[in-house]
Amino acid sequence: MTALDDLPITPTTTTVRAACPHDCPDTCAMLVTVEDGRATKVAGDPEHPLTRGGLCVKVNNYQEKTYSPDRVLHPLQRTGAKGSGRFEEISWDEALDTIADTFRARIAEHGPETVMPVSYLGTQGILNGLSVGDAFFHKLGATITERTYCDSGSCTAHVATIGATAGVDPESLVHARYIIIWASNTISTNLHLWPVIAEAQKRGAKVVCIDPVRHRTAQRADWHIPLRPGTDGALALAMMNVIISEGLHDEAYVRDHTVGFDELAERVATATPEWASEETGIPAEDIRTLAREYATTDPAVIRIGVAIERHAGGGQTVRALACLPALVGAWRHVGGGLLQLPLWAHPVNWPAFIHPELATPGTRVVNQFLLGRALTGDLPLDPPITALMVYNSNPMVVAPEQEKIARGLARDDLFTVVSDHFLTDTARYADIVLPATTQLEQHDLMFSWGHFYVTLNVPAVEPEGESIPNTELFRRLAARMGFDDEYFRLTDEELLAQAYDWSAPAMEGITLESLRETGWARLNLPGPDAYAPHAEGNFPTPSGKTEFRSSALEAAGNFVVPLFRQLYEEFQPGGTVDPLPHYIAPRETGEVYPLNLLSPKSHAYINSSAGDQAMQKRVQGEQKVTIHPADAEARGITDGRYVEVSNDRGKFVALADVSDEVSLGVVVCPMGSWAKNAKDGSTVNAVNPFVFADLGNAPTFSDTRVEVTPV
Ligand SMILES: Nc1nc2c(c(=O)[nH]1)N[C@H]1C(S)=C(S)[C@@H](COP(=O)(O)OP(=O)(O)OC[C@H]3O[C@@H](n4cnc5c(=O)[nH]c(N)nc54)[C@H](O)[C@@H]3O)O[C@H]1N2
Ligand SMILES: Nc1nc2c(c(=O)[nH]1)N[C@H]1C(S)=C(S)[C@@H](COP(=O)(O)OP(=O)(O)OC[C@H]3O[C@@H](n4cnc5c(=O)[nH]c(N)nc54)[C@H](O)[C@@H]3O)O[C@H]1N2
Ligand code: SF4
Ligand SMILES: [Mo]
Repeated sequence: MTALDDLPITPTTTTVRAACPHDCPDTCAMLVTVEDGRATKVAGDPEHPLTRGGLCVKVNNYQEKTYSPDRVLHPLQRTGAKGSGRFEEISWDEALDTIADTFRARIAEHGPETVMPVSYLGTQGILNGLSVGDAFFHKLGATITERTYCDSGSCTAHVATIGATAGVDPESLVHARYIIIWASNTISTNLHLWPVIAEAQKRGAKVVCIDPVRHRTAQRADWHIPLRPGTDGALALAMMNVIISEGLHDEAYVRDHTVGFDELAERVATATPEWASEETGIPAEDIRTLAREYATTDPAVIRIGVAIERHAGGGQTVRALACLPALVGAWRHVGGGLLQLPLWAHPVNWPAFIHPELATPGTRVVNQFLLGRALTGDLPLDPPITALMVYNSNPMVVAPEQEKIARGLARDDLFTVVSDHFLTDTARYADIVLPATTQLEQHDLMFSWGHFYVTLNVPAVEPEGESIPNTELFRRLAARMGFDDEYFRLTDEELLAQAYDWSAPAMEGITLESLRETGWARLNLPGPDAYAPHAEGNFPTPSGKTEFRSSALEAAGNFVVPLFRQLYEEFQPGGTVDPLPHYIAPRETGEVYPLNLLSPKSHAYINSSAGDQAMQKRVQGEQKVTIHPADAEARGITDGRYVEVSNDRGKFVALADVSDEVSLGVVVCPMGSWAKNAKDGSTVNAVNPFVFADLGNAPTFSDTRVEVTPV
């Protein structure tokens, strides 16, 4: 019998403690109301210091997802053309036999690298999320996929400058007096941090928002700085220029806790506000004001969003931002410093899930941004990819070069398996679709990349139909393939027990048993009123200091931090990197395609998840592109009419939203809408490039030029 059957399911007449599964910094603690075995309501846990009783618009009807009539509840086999979405039900046995037989046949013909897994963060749970399946594909010898969708370049820069530190506790932001929100639409993408910032603002903090778009967060800031996309590095270097030339840096902190100040000072000497003004479009006097206020107001904190990395020089931009707090001694104070990705505080036991030792040394690695090219042959691969397995991801929507992906997925000789809740744009091309459980039906343990709490998710109800958790999917597949390593037999209970390094100091006082009582627990760290992790330096870098001159980049060149690689090893793509922060201008310029397209997150969808749910679609509306009134007028575009957005990679149709919320020369189309619901069957990733940013193989979604024309 399945391992799942052995697991205790909580009595279902009460409130069950759960956790939002999504790839979102908030990792909300949920309370699920269960009546007669059916989940009738989800709510935020009012006792949780950040969730505070509220879930966001993406998730507050999660039970409707679980009981959606559109859900895939049985294994399906394709009966129509690829992409048509026509399937018939088959049994789990038939599905597993077909998959195992086809994998074996393709491997016999081409070798194991002909199989390629594609997965990301459909769920963020440690059991069912990022690394589930890695061990299976390593054992199979499949092509290894690099997953650098999100924060990889930022993490390389962060680690190379201040180390793998969690930085400022988000809850400590309440103590900050100067808060720079740099490339984050917090109210949409990190909702539960906003009340903390709003409270600081009420207590007198100045909130600055640096973003080409005057979105709902920028509208609540005290100062919105609408710089040109991809020029943040110039702004940050110019801030350092002002701070150093006016003697506003913290000499003692710099002396005791940094490396390379003299070289940094020399480097930024030419980065004057006048120079940066030309790059950014921000008046030089504003740059001076920003630098002075930032350097002289304590505590000062910079919250960087993920989008900061998505252009040619994204890595070096984060390098510069990571230098600023040490330069002004912001780390001395509770609430001062840098807030990037507090996930570093969580001692997750990743290698126990990834099992890199099962991989065959030398197995080829393909980055998922190249999926379209890998499938169409534009990226020559020997052996070619002839079997694809997609789970926890929807590459048709989230990966660049959508047209190539669609063309690749339509190949007759490609065998595609997709595990999901719904018939996504990707699943419509599958040969076999497998039904996955939702968070209300599975066990998981959640880390967070937005706060210091561990959260347990207990299944509230029995799985609908024949859906199974990803853990069980790979147990079944491993058994079919005859893999007998112990790992492939571990039950969910046993996997939970190894999800964290429970003996790490941060886990002191936290056990699975205690989490079953409380649902969530704060890591064993000083409280948000006392946490100043780098007041005395102690950066987890080779020197123990903030490295203005980065020894890691000097020694290794560019690198990808282990978390983003299925192999769980550090990886050097090669090439040398200047160890001092510097400015790299946007790659795409405006000769043929004059408008800079940004594709940030949708307010009502979580990546492509919820992108086909009725309530969320109502809130989000049809796919839109926001364009400045002057740019619209020059093109004869009027509000509410369809326009075509295009470049030499592809095109998509969207409704024009004419608004001065975007700067001149910038257009915005949020990602997450499904292609099947789009006017011409394409969405924003039809025009985005596969090209990497300078560090960490990050994407360059913001470094995209397009033209917009009426249709
Ligand atoms: N509602 C909602 N919330 C989400 C998600 C979602 O899909 N929907 N997804 C989750 C995930 S996976 C992630 S990674 C996070 C990401 O959340 P954020 O870090 O907030 O990232 P984005 O929404 O992509 O972009 C944020 C802002 O960056 C701006 N921006 C783009 N390019 C540049 C630039 O070059 N410079 C500057 N200064 N700003 C720029 C955009 O205009 C946008 O307003 O959100 C998470 N939360
Ligand atoms: N243009 C553009 N592209 C982007 C971004 C952008 O800002 N702009 N953002 C990038 C970023 S930051 C990210 S994080 C990625 C996100 O990329 P993905 O992590 O691929 O995100 P989703 O689109 O939500 O796809 C997840 C899929 O997994 C499914 N799923 C959820 N839970 C489970 C489960 O338990 N089991 C199984 N089998 N399936 C499940 C969902 O139904 C959904 O179809 O997108 C990237 N792509
Ligand atoms: S998506 Fe984010 S904000 Fe919304 S409920 Fe989940 S964790 Fe909370
Ligand atoms: Mo992300």
